[in-house]
Amino acid sequence: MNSLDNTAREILERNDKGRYTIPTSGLYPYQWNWDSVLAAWGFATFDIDRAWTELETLFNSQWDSGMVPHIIFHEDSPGYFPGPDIWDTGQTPPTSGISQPPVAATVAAKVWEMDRQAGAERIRALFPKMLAWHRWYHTVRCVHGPATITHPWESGRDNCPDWDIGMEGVDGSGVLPYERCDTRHVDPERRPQKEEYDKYVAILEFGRNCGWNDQAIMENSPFLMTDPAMTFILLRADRDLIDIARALGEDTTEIEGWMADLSAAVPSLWNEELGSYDARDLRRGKWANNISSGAFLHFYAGIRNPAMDKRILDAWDAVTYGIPSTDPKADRFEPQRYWRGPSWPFMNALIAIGLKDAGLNLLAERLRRETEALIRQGGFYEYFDPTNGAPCGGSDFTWTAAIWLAWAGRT
Ligand code: 9WN
Repeated sequence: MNSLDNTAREILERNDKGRYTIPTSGLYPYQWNWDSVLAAWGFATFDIDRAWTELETLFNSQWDSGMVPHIIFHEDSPGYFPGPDIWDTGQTPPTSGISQPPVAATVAAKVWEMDRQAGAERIRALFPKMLAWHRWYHTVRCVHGPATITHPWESGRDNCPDWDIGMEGVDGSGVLPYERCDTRHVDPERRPQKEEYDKYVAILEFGRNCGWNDQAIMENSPFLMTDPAMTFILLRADRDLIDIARALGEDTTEIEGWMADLSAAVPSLWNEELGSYDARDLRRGKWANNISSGAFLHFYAGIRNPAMDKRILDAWDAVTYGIPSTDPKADRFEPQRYWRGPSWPFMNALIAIGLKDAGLNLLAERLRRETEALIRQGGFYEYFDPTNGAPCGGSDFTWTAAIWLAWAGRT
């Protein structure tokens, strides 16, 4: 084992709180949904039992509706805003009131494949919970066809220009006074801006005032956008859930129906003028007009689209390290500001899975090598400047370490 493998393990172990992992200490002191799932993939490379525990802890906080929240506040830690009191969801342990992209079935399938025997009982117990989460996504968030998000945080790609158009319709001027904690840990130039935070809080307050009622939020929340990445991730996860169901001897009819409906909605994500999959503001019927890394997850969903082959190379060839989160040729590109330009190792990993499945092995390997170089040169940071490799955001980051062990560091 090389020394970076050791460091990656140490990071996972340091961020391990026993039954769940925090993304990084200080900046993110709680359990986050998709970070945790990716942590499980990393754990599985050296401790299968711990990998299953991570997934089980996440699903222990599933709501009765089937929704799996994006943050679980296991222990009080006043250093994060917005904390449990702000969300006020009435859950025990407290949770946020929105979800995050469902990568769980895909990772659970991988972890199971790594040790069929060790996972046999664990996957059987997890299956109905994953099924209920997918059912929630399809019946609540996909009522307009593609998957929608009701808050930029739900996409996991918080300040991506994909959401600018939807955020225009949100009034952040009347939010209760609050104090951010993130900018105490990270250079504010590399985080979302104050105006965006005001609007994030305004959307949160709307959900809380609705008592987190799904129907009220879908019908009236000031922010509702279709998300290509969420759609592609859900489609991929449905397919993996079907494989799990078949192996367990479970009925797959319901999941197949969801997949067929969601696949039929994919063409509606196509912005002809932009020549790319694109996000859309459903409140005002307007395209985001942005090419983001989320759009390149179509490979991951098993979709081929020749026009997108060119799009991905245009964006990728314009930088040096991995897939930029926003098109480098766009005016809104900012190479170090969070989801407005940086390269994210775990997104590179998901896109590479798709490239490999599509038989584009050389591209998948190029993406792995560039991600490997980012981590070798800069360390286990949250995200990186794709033009010069500068490390940004939180250090000793769980999903960067996990992705190293499961993918980027494996030649
Ligand atoms: C809000 C934990 C999370 C990730 C998200 C990322 C960021 C939170 C924040 O950190 O979001 O959920 O406070 O900025 O955008 O993808 O899950 O790593």
